[in-house]
Amino acid sequence: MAYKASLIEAKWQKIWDEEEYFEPKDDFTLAKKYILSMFPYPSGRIHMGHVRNYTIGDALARYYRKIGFNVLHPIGFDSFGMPAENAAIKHKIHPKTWTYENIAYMKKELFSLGFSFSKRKILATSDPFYTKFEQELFIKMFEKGLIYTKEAKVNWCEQDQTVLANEQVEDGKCWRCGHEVVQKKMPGYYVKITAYTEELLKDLDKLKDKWPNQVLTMQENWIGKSEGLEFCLNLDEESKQKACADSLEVFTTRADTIYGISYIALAPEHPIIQNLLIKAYLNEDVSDRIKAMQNQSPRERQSALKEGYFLGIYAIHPLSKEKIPLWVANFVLADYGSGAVMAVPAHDERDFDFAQKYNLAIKQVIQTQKPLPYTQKSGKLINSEEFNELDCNEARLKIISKLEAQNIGKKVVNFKIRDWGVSRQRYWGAPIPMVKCQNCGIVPQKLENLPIVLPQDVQITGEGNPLDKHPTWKICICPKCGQQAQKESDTLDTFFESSWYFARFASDEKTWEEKVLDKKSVSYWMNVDQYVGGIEHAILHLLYARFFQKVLRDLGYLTQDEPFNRLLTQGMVLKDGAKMSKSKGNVVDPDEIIKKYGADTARLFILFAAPPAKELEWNDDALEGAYRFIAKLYDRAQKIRKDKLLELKQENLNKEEKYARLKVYEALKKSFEVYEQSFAFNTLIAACMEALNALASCNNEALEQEAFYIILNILEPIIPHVCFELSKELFDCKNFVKLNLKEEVFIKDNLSLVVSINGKKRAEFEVLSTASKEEIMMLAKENVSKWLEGKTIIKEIYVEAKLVNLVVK
Ligand code: ANZ
Ligand code: ZN
Repeated sequence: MAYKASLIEAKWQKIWDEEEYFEPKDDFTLAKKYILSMFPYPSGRIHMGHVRNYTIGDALARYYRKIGFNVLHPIGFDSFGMPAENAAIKHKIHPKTWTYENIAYMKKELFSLGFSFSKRKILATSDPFYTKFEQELFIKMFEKGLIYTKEAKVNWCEQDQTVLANEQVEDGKCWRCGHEVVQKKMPGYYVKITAYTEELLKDLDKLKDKWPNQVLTMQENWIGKSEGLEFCLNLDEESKQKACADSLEVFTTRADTIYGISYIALAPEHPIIQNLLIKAYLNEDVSDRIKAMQNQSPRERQSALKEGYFLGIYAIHPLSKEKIPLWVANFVLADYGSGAVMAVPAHDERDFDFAQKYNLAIKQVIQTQKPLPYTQKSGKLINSEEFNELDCNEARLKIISKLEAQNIGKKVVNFKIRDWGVSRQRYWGAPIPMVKCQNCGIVPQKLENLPIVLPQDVQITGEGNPLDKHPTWKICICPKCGQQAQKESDTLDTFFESSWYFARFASDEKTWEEKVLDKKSVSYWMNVDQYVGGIEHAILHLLYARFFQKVLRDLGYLTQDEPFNRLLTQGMVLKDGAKMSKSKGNVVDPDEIIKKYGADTARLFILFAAPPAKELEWNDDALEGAYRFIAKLYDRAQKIRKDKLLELKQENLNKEEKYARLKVYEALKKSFEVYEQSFAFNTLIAACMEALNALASCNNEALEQEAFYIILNILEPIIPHVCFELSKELFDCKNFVKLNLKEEVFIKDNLSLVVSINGKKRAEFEVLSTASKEEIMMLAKENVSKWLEGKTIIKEIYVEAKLVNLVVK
């Protein structure tokens, strides 16, 4: 019979399903592994990125199951979010219908790939009980002061009357209608991630060598701890009046360059500028430009061309007492440091560009042979009065001390990270479980009223928030005073859901309708031992998840500080050098591949084509190659004797057979290292191919049996269907177990060596092939000792594995 993927795959998927092969066991005395691939958004169909993500995770889950661990390998759907609403507008279908139809379809696709997910643990974050306990968590966090409300700037489209995410602002315009986007102050709920800043930073150390360095660095930069000096500059007398202020503060990490200040740059939102605008001290053009800058999103401001205007006022240098002009500049952020920068063009790239553009002074204060701007933190100070000649690190400390002594400045630590705004003015999300009451202000919903569910009957038009516009949904009773009040109509950012789903999986699913998390199974299953997902989640998702873990810990739900012991970020799947995407028209549909070649081929190709962390270039020939490999494996297996297992003895094997057996065991040895450490599946597959090739030149039934037994075992996590099929057929084995190495296989044969003296053969002896050259020379001399009596050896020649020649006199 020839290899027929579709039959074999359907057969085994049915057996696995019926016999509940992949359900984790409730016996918490067993050693466990929790293997998790990031859950998908139910966009409609799975794509090759998913296939790669889940094939890697599945291979690890299957491996650990095989070597005896109790394995949790769950899957779910991150099912709230914008695309469901866009689909609703485009296809006139309810977001819920669209979402759950997609989930049903994608589930089928995922199981058709043979992934060994637990079927009891499947969840969708839009499920009512997920919402219920997410809302409970929200309230607990609110009560702990970890969630609060404030007014803050958001991207706002006047046309659509809606808030836009940064990703939805294109070139300062709304992605949907093209209308100008403005920055509008809106009230919203914020999660106080900054309460955990120091711990989030410090605990990155625990993840060293377990998470990719790149991810650790990105998180570190995002948290952005920076130690520096904050100091005060007085305005000159005339400017004080105009600005309605006596002084201003700046934050600098380079106090050593203080004598190099050539101007002060203020953020467009700085209070001094507000005062100047109110009193109309600035001309109309400048005022308009400043307002335009205020409306640029933070991202635009960082990338936009540097733009600024002189404000007509001056500050006094605290040490040199020079007059310094004040400018407004778009690159200065209002909410970092004090929203004002001491600009040192000679030693800072940005300040330098700005000074060149606007013809401002450039004062060098660190000696260098290099061209300006010289931004390194090394060298001696010049043009810095009493601090001249000091090394800049020493000077920095001395200048800070001097300003501290004069009470002009102090050391401060600043962080880049900001609290996380979670309010979204959208329908398809978890309602924020709060009530707005005229008497009581904002009040959490009562826990027994949860979940606060979405109304079914909504008009989704893309304009405004459907919940806000709903005729009755908002009306409620205040949980505190009992009078009529209003539900909060904003829903949660979907990152809120994905920040704790891994803990929910770890919780006993039989309690999913009863509580947030059940401690017993969570403490058994957590942490995730191996997390697998895309690098695009390096910051937000992984940071929020780390934060939630710490909050869950402090709320008493679990005990571990970090959620993910190890992280693997898989590379992208490319075709013709570009990321697969609908717009580029270079997508390969996994369903087509499965239909044509089968799931095992898709899995083998994905793991063989590149190491998991590297980019993977799609290649039709390699896909064909993967198919041929499996078909050939299947064919060869058909010729193996099935009626009885033959005995295999190492000492009865000839040279070729020993070599082939060695290759098989080398592959087995490699499999431990690959599945547990390096994830270099491609090299493991190559080792199996090499073993099969070596085997092809042997003719030994017992050896063939053993080799297939082992190779099917090694490859099962990668191509499970065909391995299950053949193992059952050949060895009547329906379960894979951990196999052990056999030492004798690794012992290479003895060498037979000839010893000659002055070119004449005198003796022959046997030695282990692993013997060193020194040992061999010693043995050689012993074997010819009688010919050496009274002679001196003047030369020793060793021809590897063949001959020792001694030249004597
Ligand atoms: C003078 C100076 C001289 C600076 C020099 C740098 C180099 P990090 O390390 O990221 O914390 N800065 C301060 N507040 C700012 C704001 N609100 N918006 C934009 N930039 C701001 O960066 C700190 C440096 O960023 C500070 O040190 C300040 O410029 C600038 F040769 O002060 B520095
Ligand atoms: Zn009330």
